[in-house]
Amino acid sequence: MSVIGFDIGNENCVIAVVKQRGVDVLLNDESKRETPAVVCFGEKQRFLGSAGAASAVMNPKSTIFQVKRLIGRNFKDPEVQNELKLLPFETSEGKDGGILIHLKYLGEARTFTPVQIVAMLFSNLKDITEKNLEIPVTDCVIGVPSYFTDLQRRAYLDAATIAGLKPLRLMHDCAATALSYGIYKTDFSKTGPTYVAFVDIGHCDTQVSIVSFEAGHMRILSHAFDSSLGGRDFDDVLFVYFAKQFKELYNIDVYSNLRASIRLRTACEKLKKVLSANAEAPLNIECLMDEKDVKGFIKREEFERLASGLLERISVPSRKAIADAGLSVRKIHSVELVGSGSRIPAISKLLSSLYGKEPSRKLNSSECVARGCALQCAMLSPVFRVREYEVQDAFPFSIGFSLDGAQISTGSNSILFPKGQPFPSTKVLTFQRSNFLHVEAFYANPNELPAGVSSKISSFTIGPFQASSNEKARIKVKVQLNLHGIVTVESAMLVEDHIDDSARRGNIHPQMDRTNMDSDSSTNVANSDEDNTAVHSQSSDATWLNSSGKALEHTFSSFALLFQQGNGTLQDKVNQRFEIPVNENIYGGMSKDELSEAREKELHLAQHDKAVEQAKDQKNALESYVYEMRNKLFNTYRSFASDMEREGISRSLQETEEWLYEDGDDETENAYTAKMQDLKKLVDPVENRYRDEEARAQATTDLLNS
Ligand code: ATP
Ligand code: K
Ligand code: MG
Repeated sequence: MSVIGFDIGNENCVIAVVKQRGVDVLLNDESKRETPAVVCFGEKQRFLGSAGAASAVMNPKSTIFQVKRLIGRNFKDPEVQNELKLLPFETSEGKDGGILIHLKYLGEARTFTPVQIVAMLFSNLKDITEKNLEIPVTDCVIGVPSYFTDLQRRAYLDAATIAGLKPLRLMHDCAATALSYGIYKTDFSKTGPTYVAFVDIGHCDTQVSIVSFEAGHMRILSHAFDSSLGGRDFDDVLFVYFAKQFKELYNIDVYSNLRASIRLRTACEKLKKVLSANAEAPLNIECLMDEKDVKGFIKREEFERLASGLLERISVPSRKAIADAGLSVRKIHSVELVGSGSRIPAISKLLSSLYGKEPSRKLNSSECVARGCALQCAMLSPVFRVREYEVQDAFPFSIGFSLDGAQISTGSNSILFPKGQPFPSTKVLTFQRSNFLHVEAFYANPNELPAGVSSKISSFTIGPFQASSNEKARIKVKVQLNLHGIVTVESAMLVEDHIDDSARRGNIHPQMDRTNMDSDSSTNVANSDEDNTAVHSQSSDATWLNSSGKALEHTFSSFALLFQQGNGTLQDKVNQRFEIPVNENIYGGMSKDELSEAREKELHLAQHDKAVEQAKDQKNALESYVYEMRNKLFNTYRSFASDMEREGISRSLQETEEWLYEDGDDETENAYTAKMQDLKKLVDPVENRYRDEEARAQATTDLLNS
């Protein structure tokens, strides 16, 4: 079974695999460790990954990239609109409010969602992995940014599913990096935790995590991010600079020409990389526009001055992460800088002065996410043994719940999973209702979210149900923030409870008292203070279990205990539990049917690509055969064919060659195979005579030598 980690970045993808000796990064078809996150729809087939990047210039309008920015987002989101303006392909709003990508493929107008495109990237990575390992690949762990919303996380899972993968976990990029850093390290202080800051600057984003390491385990203390600050923003600064300069110098407006602006952007990215190692760099593009060659030049200082606005933003997420971790900068033992976007020297300099120490680049900065994911996959996989190591991640957003439109109060505030919550985590909500209930999950603090992101997550309709007595039924709803950072209602139970409160309270184990709905225990129990009743008063029929309108929540562990004990001491007190149906409504995303339809489509597209590839191979084989036989016919086989045979074969070879250039230029695999067989029928008898003679000669030689 496979133990794989995938990092699908906005620009580059990396595949890591755990082997007996450690973690390896796999090479793609071009023997590269990074695969471009590009899908190009060519005239006859798709080109994925490296092949996609190679075909991009030929098909600018049907080359799809930067999909990590688009997946799971709303078309109308102003940030998304800004993104789309810079992308050469056509888009519109999908019926779920998401993005639809329009392009022409195989002579037809087609649409694809970002999920489908990411699925294609996954398919390509899966292919590369299977070719490398020579086994089928399904189980994997996938890196995601910590700022991904519920919908984006679901979208990544859907994409992986469409590609035929089974993700065991979506793992926060920085958590994966921290794991690949911590698991092998043995020199942590024995006297207390070691705090390390991880700063990942990629193509489109910046992420920071503060992690606490101790022997045998790591704990994420905080995640912070700037979801739109990455390498590409630095390219843009150069792009704007040169676009203006070229307008003045050459009177060309690159904004008006798609091809020219793509070429200038590519040149600016190259220039930026040169500036990371040199104090100045030239920019030359031949025939950029209007048949004009352009020349430019920039010094590193000038670039840094132009990028000063971006550079100012670089330390913001670090400051937030340190503050959220509740640490002072001095407590941070080291700073690990990863992600290729961080290779700009000014970035290191800035972080040095913020942290008071030089950031280190000990980790392989472009591979650590994939490597960490592969390690996590090994830890989750039942077939692989890894050293005992505990990974505790924290969730970056506060999550609240509401009942019939009113927020459920679970303490001094209305947050069910507070920011920083270790996850996976399960909590149980208890309600008293008569036939069904409607709960809704939402991000409780919009300030924590990336700009433009909706605070809606999903809603759940629970029921219908019917209590046996006339009274309202007691409903326990188990809510989970799962391993992927997705909110789900795991189950809902109707609890029929036939004993009176006083008897019950007396018999319950103290630890279980918290799980007792009538308990006044303060731990995890909803606040029933008068000042908090506004929330409840709006939902007078949504009475909590006790009459004053209390909502209670507690952790799964204590709830599980109640179940366990229910077989013993509680058997006759807590009576029956009935599972009730839960209907999940996600705002956006794919239904089960849509998912399987997309899977079918992807299989189809992949089959088509494969057929095209195989036809190409067979065509090449036929071509080679024609040349080889023509050559042999007049050399090695010459004396084994009659004049008539030679003439006939020659003619057929000639005809086949002509066919290959004309009608047979673009045929199916079968057509090439059939032609090959026709030729073989003529050539084989000659070839056999030759072989027989060879064998005879060999036998004679052997006899003489024996
Ligand atoms: P993301 O993590 O944002 O989804 P990604 O993982 O694909 O994206 P990386 O591969 O980490 O991104 O980084 C790509 C960025 O790094 C690009 O913007 C690229 O221009 C930039 N980059 C690569 N090498 C250098 C360099 N030597 N100097 C400056 N920038 C560089
Ligand atoms: K990457
Ligand atoms: Mg990355």
